[in-house]
Amino acid sequence: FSFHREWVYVHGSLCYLSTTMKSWRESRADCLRRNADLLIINSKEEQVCVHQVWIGLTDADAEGNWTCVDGTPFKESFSYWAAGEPNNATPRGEDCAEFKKYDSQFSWNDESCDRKKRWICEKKPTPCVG
Ligand code: 2F8
Ligand code: CA
Repeated sequence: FSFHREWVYVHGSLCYLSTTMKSWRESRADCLRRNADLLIINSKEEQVCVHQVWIGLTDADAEGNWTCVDGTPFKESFSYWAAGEPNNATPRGEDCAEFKKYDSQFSWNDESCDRKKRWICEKKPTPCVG
C-alpha cells in the first residue's frame, strides 16, 4: 500500500475525484495525464455515490454499442443503468456515461459528452519494490 495525495484506494484501484468540471473527452485527457483513465465499474464496490460525474463508458463510436475506455466490451449483464437509461435523450445525442442520483439511487445515465461535469480517474497501484 502506498499513500497518494488526492487518491483513495477502492477495491484494488486508486481513484481520484476531480474538483473541477470538464467535458467527457477533456476529463479523459486529464486522467491519461495522471497515468490513469476514467473509472470503469467492474464491481458493486466501485459503484461510488456521487452525482453527475463522468465514468469510463461511451458509445460515441457506434450508437448503442457501449464500450469501456480500456477497450473491453461492455457486459450488459453487469450494469447500473437507471430505469429508462440509456435513452440518448438530447437532440445532439448522449454518448457518454455518468453517475447520477435518481431518487435515492446512484445509477448510470447517458449524457451529452460536451457537458462539463466532475470525473473519476482510476489507476492500478504501483507495487513497492525494494
Ligand atoms: O430523466 C432522465 C433524463 O434527464 C435529463 O433529460 C431531461 C438528462 N439530460 C440532461 O440532463 C441534459 C437525460 O440524460 C436523462 O436521460
Ligand atoms: Ca440519458
